[in-house]
Amino acid sequence: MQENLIKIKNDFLSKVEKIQNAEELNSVRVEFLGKNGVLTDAMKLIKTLPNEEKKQYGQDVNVVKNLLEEEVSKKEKFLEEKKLNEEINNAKIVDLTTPNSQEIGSLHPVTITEHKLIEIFQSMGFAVEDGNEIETEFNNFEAVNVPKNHPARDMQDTYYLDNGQVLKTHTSARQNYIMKKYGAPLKVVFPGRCFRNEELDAGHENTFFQCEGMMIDKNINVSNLIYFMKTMLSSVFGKEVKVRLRPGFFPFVEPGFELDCSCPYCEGKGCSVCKQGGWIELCPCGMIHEKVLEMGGIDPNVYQGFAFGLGLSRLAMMNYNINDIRILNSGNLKELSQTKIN
Ligand code: FA5
Repeated sequence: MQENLIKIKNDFLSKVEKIQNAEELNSVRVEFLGKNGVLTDAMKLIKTLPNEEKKQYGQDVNVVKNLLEEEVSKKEKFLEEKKLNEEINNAKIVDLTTPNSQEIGSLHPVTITEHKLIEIFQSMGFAVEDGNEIETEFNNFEAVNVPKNHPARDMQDTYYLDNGQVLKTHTSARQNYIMKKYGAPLKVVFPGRCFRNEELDAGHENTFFQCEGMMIDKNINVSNLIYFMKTMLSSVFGKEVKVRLRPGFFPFVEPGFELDCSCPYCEGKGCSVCKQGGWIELCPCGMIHEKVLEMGGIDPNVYQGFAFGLGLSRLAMMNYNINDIRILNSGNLKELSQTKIN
């Protein structure tokens, strides 16, 4: 083979070896095999050769041409595969079955507040119980010393069912069951949903949550009650809170108290939540009436106890700066999917 053809072949092969992409390959192809390419020029030399060399030269040029074309198509294939592999390796594989993180639900503010309360009470040695939403009239009223026709029934405008049962108006409806189940001594909290036929406003719903608690033991008095209430509320708010005790009437406690908390929404200045009063009625409580203990099978001469009925929905409102209780049952996800603020 003529030296010029050998040089063309070697130059071509060394250039092709360094090629990284299709553009570079195309320009080398044009440089060697194009109309004015190196090999095309080499073909034109055939005219200048003596006749006896023309045939061999022509065959050699063709061999080189075929080799170059073959190398170009091999390289082309190689580069295509390389590109495809790079695309596969760099591709982000999206699992279309994974839920969009924006759409993952969150716990309801009342649920989060309830979990927090339960944690606090459990740390103070309380057991946790659930309650029914439909209760017997006896459990809701008589068992907590509110006999038929007692004026105290008017304090809780009640939904009666056709079968004579009621939608529980307060978590106290579970007190009798708890006393019979645990006996004395006991320390139990039992949160639950309550229903009253209320005039609705920013602070009142017809469906709301309370968290009831009872502690019964020997030598229990009001100082135990105050200690537990203060400890619990300070843990709930993560700081010492302003509370006040007022006398309160509930037929199932004697003495009875209203434990109020300064309104954190308006910082005591007055707003629609606290009805401009600066205080929120949060936790009625008192020493369990001896008739209630007796009805629960506990001897009031041996045991005493306190009970409280915390307004759980109102506590959740405070924790989340929700200024209207109706938002809690509204399905307004913008409000209800907030993360913890307090
Ligand atoms: C009672 O229900 C008593 N059973 C509480 C109790 C238990 C007292 C044990 C003594 C011993 P009251 O009706 O005040 O009490 O309700 C308790 C709390 O539930 C209120 O302070 C308030 O925070 C909340 N609450 C009452 N009614 C509503 C309502 N309509 N909407 C939202 N929260 C309410």
